[in-house]
Amino acid sequence: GQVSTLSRFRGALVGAVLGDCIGGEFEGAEDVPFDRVLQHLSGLEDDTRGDGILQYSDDTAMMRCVSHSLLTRTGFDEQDMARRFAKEYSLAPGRGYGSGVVQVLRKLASPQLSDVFQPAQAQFGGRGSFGNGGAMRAAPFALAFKNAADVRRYSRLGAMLTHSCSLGYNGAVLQALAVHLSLQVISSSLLNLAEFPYCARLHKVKELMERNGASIEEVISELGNGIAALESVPTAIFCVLHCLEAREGLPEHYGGLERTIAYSLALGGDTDTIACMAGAIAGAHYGILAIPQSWQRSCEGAEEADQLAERLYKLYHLERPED
Ligand code: R7I
Ligand code: MG
Ligand code: MG
Repeated sequence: GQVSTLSRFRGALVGAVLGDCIGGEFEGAEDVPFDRVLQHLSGLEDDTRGDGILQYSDDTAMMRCVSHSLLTRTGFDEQDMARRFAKEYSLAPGRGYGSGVVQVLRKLASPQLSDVFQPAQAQFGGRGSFGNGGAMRAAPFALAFKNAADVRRYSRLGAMLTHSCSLGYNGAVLQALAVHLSLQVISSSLLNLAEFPYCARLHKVKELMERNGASIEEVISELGNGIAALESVPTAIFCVLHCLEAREGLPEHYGGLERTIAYSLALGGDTDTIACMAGAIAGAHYGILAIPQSWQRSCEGAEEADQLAERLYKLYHLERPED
């Protein structure tokens, strides 16, 4: 059936939050057997567990900052976004942030700081971080800007507030463009997102798709499941594409979005972040109605994400003068 654009917006943001909350269980694990994944997921349907018990991590915390900043400033404002990252971190430092990025977030809190991109540039001996922290929070850029050039430009700048290495910010550009495309179409068009160093990885995604029966082990060894953007953004894209159809080991009653989240967890490694990114892309494709209510009720921040998505939808459709 037809999926409305508003439903896609809601699906993208709620899907991202769910991926983060649900994926947190296995972050850092080796590949996870399907039965452990399915046990975890079926636990969400148990009403006796109470609501909203799975807490979100830095992925969602920072994505909320991006959304609120884009909405309040009606567009990208690096000072405002940087301030929100710093404030969020100081209020809730225990959300599982990467060990390097916390130094950036502390520096961004300083009122004396004039260049908000500078702290990120000082990371890792001046090379900047190649972590996936820019990519994990990139989805709202695709929901705020209609035009692909704007999505590209602002997702890059938004990531550069913490990730100045090209692998770090290009991962964010790739993730934002993947969501952008999924709002309209999906499937093979995602593979045309040949962003420089990510080119080779996307070719591997294509190869694995053509092989069709690729095993979890092959996916991990060829695409990665790590904390580096290069080892997680193409992986998230693969999860979405691979799960467009039914897959062995996953329940037949699962729809595409459920399969995507489940499959992301089964890869192990940086599960919250890979599921968050795959959840955003899949959510933009399938829409909000594909996301089980019980999953939404189990996750902190899902309801707010839904409201933010509606507001971003209005921003996206706002007529803006050329800037
Ligand atoms: O990228 P970042 O925000 O971390 C995001 C991840 C997600 O999985 C979240 O769910 C959370 O768990 O953390 O944080 P960074 O500290 O910038 O980068 C993450 C890690 O990547 C660092 O702590 C390093 O281990 C590694 N890393 C690097 N190591 C060596 N040289 C990133 N850049 C470099 C580098 O240049
Ligand atoms: Mg996290
Ligand atoms: Mg993570």
